[in-house]
Amino acid sequence: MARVPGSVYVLLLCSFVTETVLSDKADHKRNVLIILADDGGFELGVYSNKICQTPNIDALAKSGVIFNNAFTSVSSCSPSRAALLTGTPSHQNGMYGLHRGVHHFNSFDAVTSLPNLLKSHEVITGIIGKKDVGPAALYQFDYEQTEENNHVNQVGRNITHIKLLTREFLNKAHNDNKSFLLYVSFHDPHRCGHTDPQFGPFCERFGSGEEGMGLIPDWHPIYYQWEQVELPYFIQDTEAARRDIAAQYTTISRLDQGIGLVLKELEEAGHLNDTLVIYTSDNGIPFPSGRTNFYDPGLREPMIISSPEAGARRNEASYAMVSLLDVMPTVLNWYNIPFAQEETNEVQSDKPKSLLPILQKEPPFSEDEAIFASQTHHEITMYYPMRAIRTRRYKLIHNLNFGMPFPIDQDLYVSPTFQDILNRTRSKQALPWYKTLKQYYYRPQWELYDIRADPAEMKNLHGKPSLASVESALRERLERWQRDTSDAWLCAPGAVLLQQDHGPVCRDLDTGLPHVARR
Ligand SMILES: [Ca+2]
Repeated sequence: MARVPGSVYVLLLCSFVTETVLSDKADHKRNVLIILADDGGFELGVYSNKICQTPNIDALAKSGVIFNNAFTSVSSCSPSRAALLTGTPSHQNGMYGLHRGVHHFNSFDAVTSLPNLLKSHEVITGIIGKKDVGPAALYQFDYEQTEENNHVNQVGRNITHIKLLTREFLNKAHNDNKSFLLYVSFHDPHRCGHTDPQFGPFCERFGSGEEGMGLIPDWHPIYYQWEQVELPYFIQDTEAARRDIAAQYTTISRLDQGIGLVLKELEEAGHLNDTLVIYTSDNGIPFPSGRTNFYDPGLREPMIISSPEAGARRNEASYAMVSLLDVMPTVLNWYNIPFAQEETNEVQSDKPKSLLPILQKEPPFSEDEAIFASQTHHEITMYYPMRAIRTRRYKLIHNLNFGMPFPIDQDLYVSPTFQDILNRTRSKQALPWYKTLKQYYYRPQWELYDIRADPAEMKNLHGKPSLASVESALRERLERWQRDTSDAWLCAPGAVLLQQDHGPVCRDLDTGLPHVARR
């Protein structure tokens, strides 16, 4: 008999919840706030880092779902942003590398972007911070405060300025009486040594109030002891690297305080209860094996999504395999706008998907879920195309340009961590790192890892007879994804791709290299 009151309670609760949702929908427009970190990683309390202080991101996580298996589709700034804003991998939207300066990459003119699509659905869009994508006509926000009309540090790191711009945008959205999408794209915690070395390796002194550094009034800098930082397995245990991480933490704490200010603006504008909030980062942290790599430190991203809807999961973790490619369909789903995609012959869906259902209920556990990645350049000189598939257990990486040393970007090159690796290697000093520089530079064509047994991706299982069927299934699925997303690198490096009436075909070049696509 004790079950009856319980059931009644549940029914009453459901009835109350339904009415709440309906009245919410009647009274409010639906809005989205995307907060993007630049090269942000897992140096966050919510992801179990006990040293780096991030109370605002941790509080956001308490109000939403914490994704433990979120991945970018490309480990590079502009390509990742283009993928986020189009729902397509870099080889499909054309953003093969960095947009700015001599790199000069742009998406194809015919691609559909999130801001342009929302414009046609009467949603007002705004971007504050680092944009780093083009062409301008393809990525047009109604309100733009970016590096194109400001110094990137002012819109990407000066959290007081970011707060005031957020206020300005929210006022504009209020006056226009429209739903809004606000994309706050911090430049923190990106490195600084290559562009503004006077502010320290992570711009951690920019606006700190020290002499000559300027002052960000809302920022309370937090400084960390290098002996106390949490050292990830892929960074060498040396004082130079630890000091580099300590500087990174100071900048992450500025990002965190900036997020606190933005969320406070949202609350004071009365939008806490009608706005979907998404926090993630474009690519892995700027350390060896991180940014520009397809190892997990380069591909895995923090992701928190907080839904204001009644019944939404709060302070819960999701273990679903999700991609930054899923952000666009998620946002469109939130506004109830269809996400148009070309039909494919796939048996199972490897296409981007809305994550909104996960905010209500954890999907059934599946070993079969996969994410895909595609990288071609970072800087213009860094031609190192890679394609990858990662399931929960396995990762297969195809290094198309495997004969060449893995390229090092300017920003990483000048970093204290990389200089330390270089100097110790040159002078034959002890290097307490999990790889040698030579291993890091020279990678085989295929890398297969059992992530569950070998999370640091140390033991390449490519060609192992006992995994032959696993490897061939991963290769076939990766190839299918490449075909479905019109990958011009489908046949590389062993064959040339020809477009024929019935689709692309690969013609062998007799290089001696086996190629993936045999059709
Ligand atoms: Ca980045």
